[in-house]
Amino acid sequence: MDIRNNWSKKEILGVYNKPLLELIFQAAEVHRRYNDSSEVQVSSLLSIKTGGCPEDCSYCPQAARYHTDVKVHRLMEVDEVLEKANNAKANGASRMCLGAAWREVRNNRDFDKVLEMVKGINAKGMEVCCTLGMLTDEQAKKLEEAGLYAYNHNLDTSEEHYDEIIGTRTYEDRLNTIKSVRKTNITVCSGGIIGMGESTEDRIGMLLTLANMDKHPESVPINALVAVEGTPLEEQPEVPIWDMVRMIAATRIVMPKTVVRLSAGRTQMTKEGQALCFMAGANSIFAGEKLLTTPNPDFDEDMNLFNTLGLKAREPFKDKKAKVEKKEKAEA
Ligand code: SAM
Ligand code: DTB
Ligand code: SF4
Repeated sequence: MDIRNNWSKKEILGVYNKPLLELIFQAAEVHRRYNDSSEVQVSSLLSIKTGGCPEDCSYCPQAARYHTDVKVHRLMEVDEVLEKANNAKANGASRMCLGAAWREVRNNRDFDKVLEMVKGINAKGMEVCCTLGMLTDEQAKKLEEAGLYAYNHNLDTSEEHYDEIIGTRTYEDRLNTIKSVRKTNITVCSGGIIGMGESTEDRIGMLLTLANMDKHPESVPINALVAVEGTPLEEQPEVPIWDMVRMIAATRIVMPKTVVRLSAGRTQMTKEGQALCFMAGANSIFAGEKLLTTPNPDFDEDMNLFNTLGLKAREPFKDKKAKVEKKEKAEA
């Protein structure tokens, strides 16, 4: 099977609705054909600027307009962030992901500081990812020059369901930021959230948009909503693990080589549930006791789970290294 970008909604729906064990089996097969299924990429997430965000994303505890327990914190200092990166590296993380509660990047001193953070972390031999909101072509270029490896900008849900969730910027705005990142060599990380009251069709609609991009995102995070008190989605019921497994399996099947990240919501899942997600093709996690503002399993707990399942953390820059080795071989 080739990597395709001409999926139809009906086809993806057919995949998602297969008998569950058939679906897991097919996803596991695709995963093994395209990836090293013993490896899981481990990212550490750090909120470098927390809360006070002007947007109205109804899932988000960092939106200023909702009354949550999140305390506003201005941009962290470069040294502090580099220190956190040292810890993450010592714990075995290959990627450091920096998140800011911004609507968009502005060309100011804060952005200059973020560029310094990217340079500093890159120099430590770690992949750096940023999620800073909307970007222009020029800002993406600057991040590329600083050595950014990946930019995270989620579609969050389908185009049809989007207006129910976010009113302060459009689906097209999201796609435009992804386009700006694609004009550089920075890899694209884009996925979404399930459990926000969307229909199965909406889940498929989001996958359809991602899977039919000219180039699939190099990584696709699948988040289970963390329903935070004070947000409009606080009453949403927990996502059934079976839905998470189906979503991950379908993502793996339609985007065979993409890194599929089992992202937010793991504290609500059992170890066995997470194991099924890995079986269904998830090959990345956020590790460390905190996501941006909500809890996540402890690092040691995840390493124990990896040991039990026979998984190992992937080394940084593996794709780049493989490309260079292939080129060297071809030239020899
Ligand atoms: N402000 C930037 C933006 O929105 O692009 C970057 C940070 S934002 C917190 C990054 C992503 O985190 C969101 O797009 C959303 O997918 C995810 N996220 C935020 N709150 C969440 C929650 N309560 N549960 C699950 N995912 C969440
Ligand atoms: C993504 O898809 N999930 C991460 C990361 N990208 C930035 C964020 C999850 C946030 C969960 C809620 C919180 O901790 O604030
Ligand atoms: Fe702001 Fe990002 Fe949260 Fe939306 S998801 S409110 S843009 S921090």
